[in-house]
Amino acid sequence: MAIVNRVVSTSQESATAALKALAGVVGISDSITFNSDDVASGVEMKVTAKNSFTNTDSTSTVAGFTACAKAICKAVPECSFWGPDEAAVEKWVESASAVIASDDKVEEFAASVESALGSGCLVGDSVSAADIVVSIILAIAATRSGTSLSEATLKCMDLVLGNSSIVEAAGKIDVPSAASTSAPAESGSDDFSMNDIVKKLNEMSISHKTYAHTLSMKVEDLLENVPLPAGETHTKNVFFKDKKHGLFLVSVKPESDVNTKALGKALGLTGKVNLRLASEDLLMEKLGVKTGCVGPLSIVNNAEKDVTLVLDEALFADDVKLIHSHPLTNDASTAITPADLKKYLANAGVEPNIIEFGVKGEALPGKAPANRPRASKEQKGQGKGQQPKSKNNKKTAEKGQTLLALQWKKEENFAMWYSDVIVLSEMISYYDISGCYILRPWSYKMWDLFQVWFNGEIEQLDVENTYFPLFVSQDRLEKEKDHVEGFAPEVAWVTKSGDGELAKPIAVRPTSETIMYPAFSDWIRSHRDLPLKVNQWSNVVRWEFKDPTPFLRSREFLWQEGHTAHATYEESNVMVMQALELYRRAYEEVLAVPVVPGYKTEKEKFAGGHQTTTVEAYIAGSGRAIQGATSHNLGQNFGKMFDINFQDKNGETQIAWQTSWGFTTRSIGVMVMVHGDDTGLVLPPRIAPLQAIIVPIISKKMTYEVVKPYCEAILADLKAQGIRAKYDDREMYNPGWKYNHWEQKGVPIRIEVGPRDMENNQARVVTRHNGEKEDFAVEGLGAAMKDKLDSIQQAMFEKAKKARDEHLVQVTEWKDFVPSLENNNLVLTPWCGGEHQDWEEWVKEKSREESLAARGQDGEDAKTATSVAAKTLCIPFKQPELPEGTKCFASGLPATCWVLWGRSY
Ligand code: 87F
Repeated sequence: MAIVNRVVSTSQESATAALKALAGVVGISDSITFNSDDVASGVEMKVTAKNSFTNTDSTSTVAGFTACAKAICKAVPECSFWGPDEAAVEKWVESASAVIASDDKVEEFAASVESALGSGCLVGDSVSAADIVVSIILAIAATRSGTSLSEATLKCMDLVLGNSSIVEAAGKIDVPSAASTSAPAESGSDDFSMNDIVKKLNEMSISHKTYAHTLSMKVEDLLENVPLPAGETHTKNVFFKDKKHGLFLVSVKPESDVNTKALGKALGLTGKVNLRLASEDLLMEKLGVKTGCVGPLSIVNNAEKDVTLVLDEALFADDVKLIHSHPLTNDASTAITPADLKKYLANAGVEPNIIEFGVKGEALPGKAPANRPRASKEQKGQGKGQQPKSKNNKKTAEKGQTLLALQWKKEENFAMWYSDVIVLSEMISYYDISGCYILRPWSYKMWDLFQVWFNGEIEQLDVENTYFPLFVSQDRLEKEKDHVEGFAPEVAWVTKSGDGELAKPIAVRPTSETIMYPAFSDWIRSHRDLPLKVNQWSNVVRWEFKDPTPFLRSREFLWQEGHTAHATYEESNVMVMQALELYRRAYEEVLAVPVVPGYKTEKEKFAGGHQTTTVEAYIAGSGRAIQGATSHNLGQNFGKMFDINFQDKNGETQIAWQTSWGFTTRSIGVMVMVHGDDTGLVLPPRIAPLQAIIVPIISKKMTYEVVKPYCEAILADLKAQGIRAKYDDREMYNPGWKYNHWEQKGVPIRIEVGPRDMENNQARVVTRHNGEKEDFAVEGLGAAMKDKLDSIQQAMFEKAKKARDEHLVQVTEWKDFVPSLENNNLVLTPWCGGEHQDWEEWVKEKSREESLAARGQDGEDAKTATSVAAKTLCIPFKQPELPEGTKCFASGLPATCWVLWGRSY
């Protein structure tokens, strides 16, 4: 394979040669001819100087490289869908250039890379902006075409691009994760020539890209398995039957809300409208597809033409460049332009109904839910030119944008914002098994820090760390029936080793009660062996079927689980409360997240135990509550089952009283959701892997060499104070890039050092959580920063507490309950409780019914992790006064306590 790393010349010819070689790398040299005019403008920068951007007109550079990029993209068959979309190519080259142009230190950057490379450049004899653009093009083209590049080329690109974060920036520009970075299809093939849809598209000469991917049953799976770049969208598809009005295939953007009531209205259906999900058999009969495989392209299978295709107007908004939908099979997708989708339908004689749908999502406080579809302007006959404003679509790169920023605002789309934050801050990488995520060092360090804190605390309670096996036999797991009941579907089993079946399947631990307690039975003989207090740091697996979310709900997660045995109930209860108090402090003092501690109701407690206590957090961004951690009094249930007996002081045999308590990596997700903002992560100092970052502002006068002693002295002072600090002296990045990078990663304090600071023996301190800027004397800076970190920690907690308290309301009558939930509140109500457990289920169902009715929806997915129904969160320890004669808000029976309700995760 050609390596385009040494074209030592400064002429236009050399750049042409380089681009040709580049074409060779991606295997298209035969099919491409470079228009010399295109190249000429591309090399107008003349790759002579190190700093082409400062010496030449960057507009022509962009134009030239856009031209080259287009030529390449057009010629790479796999890039064919760039073909019809030259504007997009132009945009990403522009953006790529903007990334570089925004770097006012191209010169130093180039010099440093050059010396590192020994002139191993891609274009010309010195590293220039051209190299960077070409590297980006190469990265994208090679990824898209699936070409593996040689080590040398990769090394060269890596050096040219500085580091992987610029490659990622390139990825943001348009690396087609759908086709290349997602997992390879588990069962699919890459040859789609026999696929009926592909055949049809080819017959119609409609350019498309069809690619295999991990089998994805639902649109949620697709969003996770096949993330798409800005400007591209998957579709969500629903096949409806209405007895009176017939069959409807509805295809919308994933975030759009399919509200049947409003849909019927918008379609002008009269009389009784009852749109119901059509059966699997009907789906096969009418559209020739199985569940999970339907998409707008399958409408061509409807020979009788008795299915109405309803399309989301948002699919045709200006910012949608490509629509991805299944070609009759859900381990593949076909991407075509919106215009080509219309052409395909027209060729097939299908006239779609194009309707404006609202965006799925919950109403923000004070705002009505935006989820009612309306007939489109096009349908109302108002003409085509007026495209609807697409509120919640991903932004595409605009000129001057670095595309290193978050693409979603927290208020706009909370789930997408969260995903943006955890990826851009380098906390999470996605993995090819649904519900499993990679914890990158930035987030793992937080878990490390938590472990250090927690170990220190439990040591004071005489709890010892231990480690038990990962696997558990079926007999053991099922020994305590109440314990596994209800959890059984979540247990993952190992059934094979190599090719052979295991004699008996073994489970992967979902929790360790049944793994540990037989050993407890051995270890505990006499009252002298008590209390026994152990803690385990480990991973556990629970095969969830609800929408997975990194940290909050993953199939494998990390936790600590504490298990203790005591001689008396009273002692065990003290332990339960001590563990819960640690959890409260972990949230409030370490993560700066306020929580409500309390008892779980009988319905919500751990069935294997006697009583469950919990700390409940609130996430203002979604208006939902989340269980933070639980501490259980297990009573003697497990003791009886596992013979955990001891001789008491009188020589009598007694059953031990036990506790178990757990805190998981979910807490990290809660912290991100509570504190993050539109720039990215905002970290409370106590959990921040880095608490202060020193960024020098380099200039001709103030070189790295000059600033080094000054910054290193500050660093030493910070470290001497025990502050986790770093001096960012990477020469390939300019200060602006570094500010953005560390802000996204949530570092609480940035210390800027510029020429004026050096002159005045000071430093500028910028606080992440509120953006405040202050000048501090260098003398005593370490001590001042230590105080500052404490006050940041406190201020972040206060802010989160205020946001939570504003959404904690008391309601005494049913009529106010659902409206309060709709306003994203946690709701405290008087409660009959005790033996009147059925009322809890009643509230859940009734609140679901009323909430759905208020939204004009018929039902919700039974497996949704974010139901609109209310749940009891806890009976708070701290109870408001309950006047004599107060009635339960639901049953009207005498109230015995206040209970906290909310929609929860
Ligand atoms: C899933 C599958 C099987 C939760 C499960 O909360 C069993 C279980 O027992 C299960 N999910 N639980 C309850 C866990 C109880 C308890 N264990 C120790 C904790 C804290 C740590």
